[in-house]
Amino acid sequence: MTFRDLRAFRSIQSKLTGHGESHLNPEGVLLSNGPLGSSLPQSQGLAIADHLAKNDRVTICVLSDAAAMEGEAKESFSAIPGFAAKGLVNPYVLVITDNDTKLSGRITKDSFSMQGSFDALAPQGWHVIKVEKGNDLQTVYQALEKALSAAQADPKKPVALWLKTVKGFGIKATEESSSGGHGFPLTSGEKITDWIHEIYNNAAPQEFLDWAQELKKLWEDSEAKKAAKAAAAAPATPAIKKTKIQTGLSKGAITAAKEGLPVFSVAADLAGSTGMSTFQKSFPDRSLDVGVAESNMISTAAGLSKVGFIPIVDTFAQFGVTKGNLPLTMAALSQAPVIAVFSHAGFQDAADGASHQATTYIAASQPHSAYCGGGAVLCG
Ligand SMILES: Cc1ncc(C[n+]2csc(CCOP(=O)(O)OP(=O)(O)O)c2C)c(N)n1
Repeated sequence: MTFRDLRAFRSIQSKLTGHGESHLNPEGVLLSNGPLGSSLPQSQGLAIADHLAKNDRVTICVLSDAAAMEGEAKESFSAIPGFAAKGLVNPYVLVITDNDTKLSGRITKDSFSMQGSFDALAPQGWHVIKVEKGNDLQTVYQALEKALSAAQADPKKPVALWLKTVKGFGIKATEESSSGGHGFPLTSGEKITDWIHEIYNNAAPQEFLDWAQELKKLWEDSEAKKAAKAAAAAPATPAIKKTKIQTGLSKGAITAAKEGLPVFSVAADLAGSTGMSTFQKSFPDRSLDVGVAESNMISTAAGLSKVGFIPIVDTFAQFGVTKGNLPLTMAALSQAPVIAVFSHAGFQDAADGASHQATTYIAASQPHSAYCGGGAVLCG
């Protein structure tokens, strides 16, 4: 990896596709993730294995607050200190980044507060070190050293380093944005130079500025090409008017709700990408965002269905058919029809890397469409 490689960040051309990058640092990063929540139980296994193999090292896992919304993360909140107390786990440090931000907005506002889950770490057996200024590198460095020493001194007590952070720190626009500027692609280089000036208070290293300037130039060239192409092209009159499934889905749900049908949307932080956010904005009283918790979303919908609502759940196909598969089966067995809209099927989410490519979605969703009796799984 070089400094210049960062340019292609979050694209199919890059080694840095945005998720799952343990191959880049095989000496130190043994497991990495994309689907939120799984890194914690994976690191639980790693620390147990290190203990069994008598490896002299500390396991460090970094977990975001939205990833902590997943059930499998909460399982490990209990399991790690529980097994550690029995002397079965190597020294363990969990680093939590708590910025109250998920993908589609603020966690507390859209869903519910996660503070109770973190407050419950200490009673479950964690040695909790809380850092209020989680964007202050010096403070965090010292707190991490303290955490490592504590974990090594007493492996029976895993350490949770709870960092209160601000997403998009250093740039006013991203700090204020409710998504914190999540995944801002470097190919959209319009603002890069200004942002670097802002971060460094107009004293950025020249090498960094040159790098940003090149990115901006690439962006300007590509915008100019697009404009020239648009100006040259004859106005097209398509034979068939095409609509994205994302737009059609919300439109259909809105029409159904206006006609009096008890449609209810249960989302898991991806409504902006699946299209359901349009419905959620039009019918806030008929909408919930359960946070990053796909199993919970589908099972909640099953409950709604039994009371006569028409629940629509939505997420990316990869998460729907993996984390949501057993809940879909259980909904079907209780004859609780759920409309499941799983977008970004197959290879469509190529840029997010292999962990986001739903290559098994047909096999995984077919049985549900068949025996749901009125329910359906749509993949688009
Ligand atoms: C299982 C799963 N569901 C949904 C997503 C899509 N997704 C990517 S990032 C994100 C939330 C971002 O918030 P957080 O994890 O707290 O990160 P931070 O705010 O610190 O950037 C979501 C829902 C995912 N990667 N995995």
